[in-house]
Amino acid sequence: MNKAWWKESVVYQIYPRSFADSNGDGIGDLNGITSKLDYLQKLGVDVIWLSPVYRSPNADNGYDISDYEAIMKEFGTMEDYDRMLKAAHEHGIRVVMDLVVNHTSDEHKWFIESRSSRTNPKRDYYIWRDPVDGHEPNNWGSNFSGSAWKLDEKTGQYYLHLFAEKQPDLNWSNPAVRREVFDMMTRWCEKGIDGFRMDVISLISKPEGLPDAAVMGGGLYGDPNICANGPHVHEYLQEMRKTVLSRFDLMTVGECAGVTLEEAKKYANAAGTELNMVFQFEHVGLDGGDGIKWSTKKMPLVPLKENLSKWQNGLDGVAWNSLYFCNHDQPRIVSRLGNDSDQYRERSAKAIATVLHMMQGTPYVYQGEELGMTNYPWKSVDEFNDLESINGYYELTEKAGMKPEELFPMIAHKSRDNARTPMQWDDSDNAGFTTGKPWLAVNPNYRKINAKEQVARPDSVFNYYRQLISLRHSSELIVYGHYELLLPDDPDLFVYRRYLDDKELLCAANLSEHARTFDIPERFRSGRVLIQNMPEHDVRDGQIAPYEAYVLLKSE
Ligand code: TEU
Ligand code: CA
Repeated sequence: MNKAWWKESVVYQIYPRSFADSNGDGIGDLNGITSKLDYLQKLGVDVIWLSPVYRSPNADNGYDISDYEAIMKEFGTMEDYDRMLKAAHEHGIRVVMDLVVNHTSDEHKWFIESRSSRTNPKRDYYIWRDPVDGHEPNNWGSNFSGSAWKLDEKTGQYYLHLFAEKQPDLNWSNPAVRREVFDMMTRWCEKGIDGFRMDVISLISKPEGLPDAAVMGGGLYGDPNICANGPHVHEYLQEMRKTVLSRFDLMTVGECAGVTLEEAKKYANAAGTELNMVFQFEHVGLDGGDGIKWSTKKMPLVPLKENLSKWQNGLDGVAWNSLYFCNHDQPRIVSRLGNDSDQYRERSAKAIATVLHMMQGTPYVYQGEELGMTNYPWKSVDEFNDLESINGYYELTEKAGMKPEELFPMIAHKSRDNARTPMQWDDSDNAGFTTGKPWLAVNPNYRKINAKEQVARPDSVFNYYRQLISLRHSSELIVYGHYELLLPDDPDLFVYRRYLDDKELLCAANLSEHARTFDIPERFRSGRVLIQNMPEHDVRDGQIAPYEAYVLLKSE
């Protein structure tokens, strides 16, 4: 097994807008991140991944970049950035940047030039098409509702935007675009960053001829994920690797909407010709609605075990896996898969963390996940900031005829804003996130759920994550061991084993509200307990309590 630091690391994702505000304007910033590096070092994470901090009009909170080499004014200056980078390295923490190059902002200078005339040299930096019979060139929908095409009156052509209108797609088939991107990446690497998370990188190569797509739920538009894993995507990534990535010691993770296991074996192949790993979306799609993302369904455990196990066994030895449940686009996992009541919130948060962190792959902790932060109690669509939620609500009620009283609870449960409420640092006003008015409401449960209280309490979710991360750092079995799911059809218990040479561990969790019996296989009965979320309980008594989790080593 070829070892690597990025295989042995635990990554912490920071959504800078909601992490820590240092200047009282209600918006998180770079100096805020710098002030929290001691906290992150205490947690034990090895890498931080920053969601975009580049100049942006914030149509999509920084995922619409108007200048890749300037810092968003709300987040501070390049000097603040350099200070944060240096301080992170001094804390032994690497810094991975978010690379958003499937599209730019419509305020990027490239697009301003491109849209200025049909003959502008940068016209082909983007994807322009003539109207077809007076309307859009094909039936593709945007991920953020509406058509994926916007008519530009000035030149009478449509431009493609798989996301918001203010996020025009770059034309990756143009070698000049690839050159611009690779040169920008090189300059960031020369500043000393340690890697890239690549936003929707699986979408950059569009299907030849831009054919119509299968119509999505709601029945209005074709699925833009027709662009996933396009004809030249691996060619472009191999070129990126040769031109940039191979020249630096980096961690690279591709956010790959629509990726399959077979495609992931190419993106994250062990030969290292493309990326180190990918984020897949099958598991976080299991609780979706009928053809739409929105639902109030609980994540179904048996399909979840099946999917995660497929990826564990499918990539073992041929590629590397990422392990995540949370990020800035996903609702809080304790509300989605666990139980966020006072009775079970902490225990279920620890149980979920146990089953994720004991697998093979690089684990990602999203800000607040280590505290067991929960979804927000939304009351109205007017409270949302996220354009995916807002546009989705109005398109599905006003155009597709869904009833608001049916749709609203679904959007409230799955909205990306659930992950974007400010980090809960302590029990002072606004959870210590800001001394000003927070850009998005703070979850009212912050007095109960905050970092200050949990850092000080040995049995907190925070200190449980610290133990999990420390365990991974001490164990080749956990990092590199093989995986086998046990009890595949059990609707409550998530049990698997990891094994490497003569070492073996058992990971057992009851992800339900009812107590169960569970006979630990003989060879683990007298093994050492590596971690458990109910230390007062003797795990060997044949019982496993609601949301109880533990890890046992095989007896010596
Ligand atoms: O998200 C990608 C995204 O939202 C879709 O690809 C979705 O994940 C997929 O269809 C499966 O549901 C990235 C960023 O993480 C997100 O914050 C941005 O809004 C988006 O790209 C556009 O940059
Ligand atoms: Ca600020």
